[in-house]
Amino acid sequence: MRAQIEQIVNNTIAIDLHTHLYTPHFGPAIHLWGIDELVTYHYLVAEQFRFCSLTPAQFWAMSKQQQADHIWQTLFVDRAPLSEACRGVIGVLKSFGLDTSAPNLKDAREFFRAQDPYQHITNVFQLAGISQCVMTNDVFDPNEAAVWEKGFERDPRYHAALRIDPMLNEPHAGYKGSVAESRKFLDAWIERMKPLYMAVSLPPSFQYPEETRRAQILRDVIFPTCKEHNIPFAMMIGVRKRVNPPLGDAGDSLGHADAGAVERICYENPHNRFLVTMLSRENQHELCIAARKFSNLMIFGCWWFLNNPSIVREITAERIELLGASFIPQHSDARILEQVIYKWTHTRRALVDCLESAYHALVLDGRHPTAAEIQKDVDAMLHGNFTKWLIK
Ligand code: FIX
Ligand code: ZN
Repeated sequence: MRAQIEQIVNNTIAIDLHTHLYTPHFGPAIHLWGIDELVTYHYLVAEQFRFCSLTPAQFWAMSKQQQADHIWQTLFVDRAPLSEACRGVIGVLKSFGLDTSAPNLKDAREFFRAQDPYQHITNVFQLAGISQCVMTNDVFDPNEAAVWEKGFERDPRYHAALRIDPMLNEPHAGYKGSVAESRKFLDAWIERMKPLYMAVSLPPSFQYPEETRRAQILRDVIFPTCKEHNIPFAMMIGVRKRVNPPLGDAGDSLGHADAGAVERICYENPHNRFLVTMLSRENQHELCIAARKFSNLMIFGCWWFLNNPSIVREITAERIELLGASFIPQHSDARILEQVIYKWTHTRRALVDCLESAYHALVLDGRHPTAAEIQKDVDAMLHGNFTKWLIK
């Protein structure tokens, strides 16, 4: 049965519903690919500080290439690349037939430099087994907003997601519009971007309802706008931004949040559809139970600090036991194009293990799943549950 599950999982194309990938139109500052970006991924930036005496200021003073050389030496030459993020880089090199024990990045740089950016995207998506991805589009970033306002030919493989963190989390620095102005602002961006969903990340302290501007904007602007445009609202809950500011993107942490806020939002908005992921391992069981209570709640992914095989297996097994195949097991959160290769390879490995265990238990209890039934479950988890959530 394992071989059958493996064949189905490895040959079912996935949709990657949350990434930080961009098409080349958005420019080299945010369309990131190649070995220097892979090796300076913020997960690895955080990890290399544990093995070297550099201060953050000294690290950031180096060029991107110097940073990559330093990280390669520290995490990949001086010792075995043992962590999930390190193994990911190894997996990407292997998928292109590059030397995974290279003493430096010279050959890898030559390989990536020789790639045509557009053909490379096609190659990478094929290696990852994904057909489409959803970007994280920050319309409060003037550089990104300018690309949208200028217009560009959309790549059907890259969908938009309207990310609105400044509207909800940084009223002092971010958006200050009235309810009417906020609705107009969002309507205009939805018209321009045609996003598959609207999204926000929220701190562990997130509460709902509460007497705050955030709760008022959610109630009076976000939920009605999503309902009117018939798009889901994605809440990514539990991030504590910049606990160590000098580390930049590597300086974020997490905290346990109140899954009750998700339940109250789903209960108060029965005609809205919600995509929710939570960052704390301790929130996962509560989130599964919330999904059992509300059919307008689709839980997704093993987000960020949870995207480690030991935790992915624990969470996925729990979700299968509580939700069957009615959840979305993973998204890549890839920031650098080639990361989708290892993130989806690692996801499929864990999913095969969890499904083998679940179907084996089903056999012990008296029913042998057919190949068609396994395929139906895997289709749902890797793309069907997401596409179903978009069309109501
Ligand atoms: O808020 C988010 O979308 C997070 O996923 C990112 O901010 C985070 O840095 C990340 O890329 C985690 O994988
Ligand atoms: Zn993300």
